[in-house]
Amino acid sequence: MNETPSRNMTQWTDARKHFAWGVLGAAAMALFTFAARSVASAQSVLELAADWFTMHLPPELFDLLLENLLFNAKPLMFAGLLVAQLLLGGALSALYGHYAAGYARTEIRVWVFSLGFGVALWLVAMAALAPLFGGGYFGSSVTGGMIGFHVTAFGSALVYALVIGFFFSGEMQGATTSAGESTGTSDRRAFLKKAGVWAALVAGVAIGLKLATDRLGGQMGSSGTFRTQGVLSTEVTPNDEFYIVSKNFIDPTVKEQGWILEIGGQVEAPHWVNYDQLIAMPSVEEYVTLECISNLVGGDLISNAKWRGVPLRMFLERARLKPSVVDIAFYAQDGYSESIPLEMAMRDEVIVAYEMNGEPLPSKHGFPARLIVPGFFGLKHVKWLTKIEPVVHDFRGYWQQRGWTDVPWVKTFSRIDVPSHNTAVEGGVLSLGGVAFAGDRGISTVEVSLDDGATWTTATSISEPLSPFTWVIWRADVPVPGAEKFGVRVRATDGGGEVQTAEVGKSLPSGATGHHAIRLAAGA
Ligand SMILES: Nc1nc2c(c(=O)[nH]1)N[C@H]1C(S)=C(S)[C@@H](COP(=O)(O)O)O[C@H]1N2
Ligand SMILES: [Mo]
Repeated sequence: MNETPSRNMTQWTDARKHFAWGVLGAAAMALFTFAARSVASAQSVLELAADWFTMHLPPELFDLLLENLLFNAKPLMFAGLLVAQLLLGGALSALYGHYAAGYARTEIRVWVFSLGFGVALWLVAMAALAPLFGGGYFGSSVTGGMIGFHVTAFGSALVYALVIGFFFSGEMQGATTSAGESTGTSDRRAFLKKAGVWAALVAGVAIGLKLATDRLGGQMGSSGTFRTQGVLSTEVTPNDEFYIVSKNFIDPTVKEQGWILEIGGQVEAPHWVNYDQLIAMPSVEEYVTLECISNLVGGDLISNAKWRGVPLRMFLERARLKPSVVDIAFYAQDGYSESIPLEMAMRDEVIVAYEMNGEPLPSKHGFPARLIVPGFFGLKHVKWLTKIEPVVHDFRGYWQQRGWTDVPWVKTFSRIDVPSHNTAVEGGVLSLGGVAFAGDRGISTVEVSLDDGATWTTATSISEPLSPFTWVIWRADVPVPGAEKFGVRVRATDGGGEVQTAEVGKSLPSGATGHHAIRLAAGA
């Protein structure tokens, strides 16, 4: 009678213990995935899950997350998926302990069972999870290398199985020892061994997470890290200060050796070029400002560089488009894809760029080659290009599938760089300065207001744009108003005479609107 509750008790303690082992197994698995991912530039099932997740999240919710957490959204989603993986690992191990471990009565059998369990997990991941998350049956439609994907997937299942196998076999040994007489020394030794393993695992996880966050942090940055606050922007942004945005937790590292750019699809003459052939083609050099469509009013996701590349039109002419082509689609090493309308693709200034400010494209900015589409927001400037594909239908790209517009003309933007928000100004003259941008429309006027937009004064100077597709640097020297505290605003007028709207609009689906405003205090 009284055997039942105590049996339940032991089962409960066992289940908790098995759960903890599974969590450790899943943590080791995550570390392995991360290590493999850093070496082989391939996607993991976790990343497929992340892509799937952002795809199925309602765009409004995704946008809310983006706007409120901004760049923290990516690490947060990563952390969320990691926690889900740890919980799942724990639950599976608890189930395994409950149903299967009882059959394993020798150490060999424990290992055979555990490894079999790992293989079963791998099969489930390949035959069910990968297709569910859009990676295809056994990863058949994964981008960025099949070998890497499979090594990562199989290896991580194996790591999980090895870790729980280690614990379950340890438990069995423990059971055999305690069946005999338990001496103080063997207890202590068992305890030390256990403590050692736990310490090693905890240290491993901590080091791994540290490395992971350093690496991820480096590539994602956050609002404000791309630009030194309180300093006027330079016309050309140095490469290591240029803003970086990508959908990836870990960006691909593409080597020039073995890379090709394919031109296929609705064309008469499909062909491809390798890196050497690309840079041997006739090229042009142009200054183009890039801005992310999720840049906030006054935000830092905007920079300017000089790009060298081959006009896209050369590839299209060489490939001879079929008459019914409407969109040109682009594919990238990280599984990203986007398209631009044919008329846009035929413009002289649309290039396949391989140099940025006179250097080979840095890896984070799309080495070996990326698209530059002056006039459109950054999302169309596909990095790590692998394929150009003319299509006869309206192609739905990565961000369009997630609710963003397909024809992202940049909105007129202006920003106050100096002085910083919430600072005190000394003396009688206030020197304001910043940037203004309107894509291929250019900037005709910049105005500032010292009374929260009631009255406006024209900027003292606007720099000559480096090309028809860049931002300008504006300056305004104005008398400091009498008020102790005052609100400063800026607005630009584009080349077509349209004044930047004051209406505050969110970035989803076609870019944020409103005036950048700061508050200043009049000093002594
Ligand atoms: N392959 C690929 N290209 C991409 C992206 C991406 O995630 N993958 N992100 C796009 C977005 S949203 C922007 S704003 C720009 C940013 O380019 P940058 O990092 O060189 O500034 O790249 C675009 N090209
Ligand atoms: Mo973007």
